[in-house]
Amino acid sequence: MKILFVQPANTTNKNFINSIFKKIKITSIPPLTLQQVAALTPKKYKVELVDDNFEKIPYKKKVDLVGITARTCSVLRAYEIADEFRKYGIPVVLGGYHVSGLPEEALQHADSVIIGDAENTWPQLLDDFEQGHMKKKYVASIPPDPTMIKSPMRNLVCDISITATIQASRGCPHNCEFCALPNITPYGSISRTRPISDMIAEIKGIKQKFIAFLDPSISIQPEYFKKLFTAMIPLKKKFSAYANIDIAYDDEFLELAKKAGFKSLSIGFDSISQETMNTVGKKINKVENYKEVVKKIYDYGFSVIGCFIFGFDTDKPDIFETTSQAISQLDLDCIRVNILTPLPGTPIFHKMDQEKRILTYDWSKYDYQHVVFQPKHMSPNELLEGTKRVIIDFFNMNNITKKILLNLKKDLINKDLNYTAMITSYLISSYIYHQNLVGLNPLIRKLGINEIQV
Ligand code: B12
Ligand code: SF4
Repeated sequence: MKILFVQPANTTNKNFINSIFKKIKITSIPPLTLQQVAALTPKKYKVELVDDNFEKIPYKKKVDLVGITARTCSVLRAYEIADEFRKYGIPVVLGGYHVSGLPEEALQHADSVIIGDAENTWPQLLDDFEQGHMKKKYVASIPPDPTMIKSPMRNLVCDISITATIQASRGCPHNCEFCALPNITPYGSISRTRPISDMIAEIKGIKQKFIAFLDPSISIQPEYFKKLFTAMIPLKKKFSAYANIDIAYDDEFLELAKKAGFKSLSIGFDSISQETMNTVGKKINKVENYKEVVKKIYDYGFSVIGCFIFGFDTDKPDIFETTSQAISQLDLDCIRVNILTPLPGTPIFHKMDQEKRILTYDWSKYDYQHVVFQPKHMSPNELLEGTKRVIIDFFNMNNITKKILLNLKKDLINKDLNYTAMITSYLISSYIYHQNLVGLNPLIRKLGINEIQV
């Protein structure tokens, strides 16, 4: 039996720079999802994976079953692909965050859906399929035992990315109202860690020097990660990860992370308003500590990418200016700025839906770069334009040049250009990320080229 997995294209990122990366088939963060599901597939089945970002979908290929993953912003493309395969009589299974949040909607385009993690349900589904009685829904009502999480089949795609990806833990106990992770499954807020021996074996098998951890946050389970870091030291790789600000309160953790090879951390500051952080459930963020947190992380030699979100109900029109000032005072190496997006299945979605504030149910716009709801204290356009201003403020030629030159100076003293190279690559990838929102502003516009959409 042959199974074809399909990664639907990210249809919103159709900008000029991304199209170049797609032509050369490079992605900065290789996905793990379908590679991990493929690894769960019993060896008696033949598996293939096609990435719609780079390849043509082989609708006429003789396969017995198609499995497609989808997050909200790519789900419409996933449905399109599913509908097409089903026209050819090939049964389709859909899974992923959006499907888990809205299974009934997904079932209009699929023969079966996987709700939540697939470690227990996918092998069961395949058994049922072979015996001719595949059910409509397979629900993971309890979290799978982390020992069942398999190393992804990285060889399924042509992998020439500079960075590889890995995941040591799933679930997050912080229950932020806007986040899909703790809210989509009944067990999403339970943090679960994989055995350290599995992690070390997996890292040893990765050819890339740079590895990005895709965990919700490495500061959730400090004692586990300290043990993992200790075991990672001899592997001599370079790592990056997402973390919360509490990472800075534990020197032993930072010291071990440094020894293990961590170079950069993406920190979810999200807002510079304490009122906002308290009302959306991210009480872990103490705004008064941000400055000290960043300094501490810098002292250990990591770079910091600060993540921010605009559009919370407590955000007033002055939030953009005050955040830009805070970003400048924090002297962040790089930023990621997003527009609040009420993802289906989250408390924020239910609330806005009930209050009739959702402006569009076109899921392709749920990419954190469109305003899809009526903000409380400003117009949708003010939210969009304010967010753009924060991005443009940061990515101005002087600021970027200053950041690169300062790091270059430090690196020349230390006779190691790694830090400068890393910061430059983060600035470039973050700039590309924001290009959809702000166009080719401001660096390329200076050269007289206007926004190019392809
Ligand atoms: C890596 C990542 C990214 C990478 C994407 C890399 C890539 N090339 O695809 C980057 C940084 C680019 C990114 C961007 C975005 N991301 Co993102 N990202 C993640 C992250 C950290 C890890 C995802 C992952 O690989 N998990 C590991 C795999 C194994 O787990 P999994 O996907 O849950 O899959 C399991 C099950 O769901 C199931 N399953 C899933 N699909 C299928 C399909 C089949 C057929 C079957 C059988 C089973 C199955 O089986 C798997 C094994 O159990 C998650 C948060 C997290 N820690 O999970 C957010 C997350 C997926 N992202 C999210 C979002 C919102 C975005 C953005 C829209 C916004 C943003 N600014 O971050 C953009 C949109 C990009 C796009 N167009 O797709 C949301 C998705 C919510 C939703 N409803 O869609 C998440 C959950 C973050 C969150 N906190 O809310 N992201
Ligand atoms: S801390 Fe991060 S991963 Fe955890 S619930 Fe909040 S936003 Fe989601």
